[in-house]
Amino acid sequence: MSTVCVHGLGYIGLPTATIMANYDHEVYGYDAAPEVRSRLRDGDIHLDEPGLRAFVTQALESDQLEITDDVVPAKYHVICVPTPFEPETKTADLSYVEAAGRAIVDQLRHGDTVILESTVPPGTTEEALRPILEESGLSAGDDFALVHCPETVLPGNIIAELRENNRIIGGVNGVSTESAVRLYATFVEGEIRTVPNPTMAEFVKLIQNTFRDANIALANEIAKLAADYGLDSREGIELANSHPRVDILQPGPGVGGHCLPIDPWFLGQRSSELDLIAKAREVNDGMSGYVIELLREELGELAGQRIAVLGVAYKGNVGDVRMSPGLKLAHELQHGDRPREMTAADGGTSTPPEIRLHDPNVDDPTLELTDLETATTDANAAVVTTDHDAFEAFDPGAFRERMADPIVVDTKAILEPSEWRREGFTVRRI
Ligand code: SAJ
Repeated sequence: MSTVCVHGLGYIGLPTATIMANYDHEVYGYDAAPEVRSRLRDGDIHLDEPGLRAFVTQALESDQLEITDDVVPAKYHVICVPTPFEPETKTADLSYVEAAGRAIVDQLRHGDTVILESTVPPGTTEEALRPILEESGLSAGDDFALVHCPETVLPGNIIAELRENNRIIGGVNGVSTESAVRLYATFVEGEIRTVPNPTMAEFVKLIQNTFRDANIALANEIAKLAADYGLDSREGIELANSHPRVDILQPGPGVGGHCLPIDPWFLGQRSSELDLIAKAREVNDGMSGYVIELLREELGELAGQRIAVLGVAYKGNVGDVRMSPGLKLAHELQHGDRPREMTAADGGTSTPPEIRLHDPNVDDPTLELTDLETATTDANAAVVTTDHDAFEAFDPGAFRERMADPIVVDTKAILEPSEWRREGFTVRRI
């Protein structure tokens, strides 16, 4: 068993540190933010992920995982810091990766292994991280091992997927790769695939998320086509998927989270070849505009109308609002980011619609969330933007009593249209 220093204690770093601790490694967790460290020491697990609290608490209590105020020397340094997206330039902000590299330099010893797990544009490990680490005077591949091993866990199922998912490991040389394989083999039950260099590992991770994003864009375009033919897109997709080589994902109000809407841009960061992939991004980003069009078809001018947006988490059964399609829709309804959708006859001086946000899974004091009753009372339309299990219990009769107009746009197809129509609702689905 080895000493491991995990850098960055967020959605990936904290569960990763914990699982390694559970498999008897001596793990030190470091986060550059002092408040994250002190909260964790107080047992305050600041992330909303099923099972995470108990999982981490147990590791901290067993002393196998220790939160440290400094980076400590360790056989393995595992970097799990964020790589924020710069929307203006559509590029990755690598400052956290670089800072983690600089923090490791003074502690790096002959024979250590540095593993980057953060999602990064192809070439980052070799071109951005390596030179920083080599400021130690040690040489990557010869004196220390340097590897990219992308995380692939699905928010909402992180703990199981850390153990079960396949992993891809690419080191700067064979010795580097083998060293990382030894660490991951202690807790990964999936297959460990090794690739010739870190850039291939970075590339593979990005094309996985790009595949999913482009597949959803196809589903979204199919949904719009189906509507033009008076067909149910979900039924069409389900039937198409009965073919053994067809696997189309589901349409919706757009693609959120910190991965799918971003990784296609990271993939193209150092190439001029993004074409279909960029178009797919545009299709998915345009879905909020499509929802607004559906609302306008039912309500006419949106100015002054009350609209309940039900679901601001980026997807079902999570509480994470990063790049949330529900929030994007609310923002565009209120601020008219897409002028095409919001053209007011009076030159834009009319009152924007009143938006009420509801999401039982989200606990975010910066958002004005209301309970379901407040959100829907006197509403002219309700839009379901997240497929939380809790939303399946929505009672159309209760909605009918509260709402001013019986109009519902179900972007996730979780409501049973016949039940809502029986209550007099106009139901629009994507
Ligand atoms: N969505 C659809 N239609 C679908 C499936 C998803 O519109 O059929 C939407 C969701 O509602 C959500 C967005 O896509 O807004 C992303 O959700 P997701 O569940 O597809 O993916 P993430 O972002 O939660 O996690 C992805 C996963 N990548 C892949 O499945 C290839 C996960 O395994 C990665 O580890 C994660 O990105 C990451 O960290 O990169």
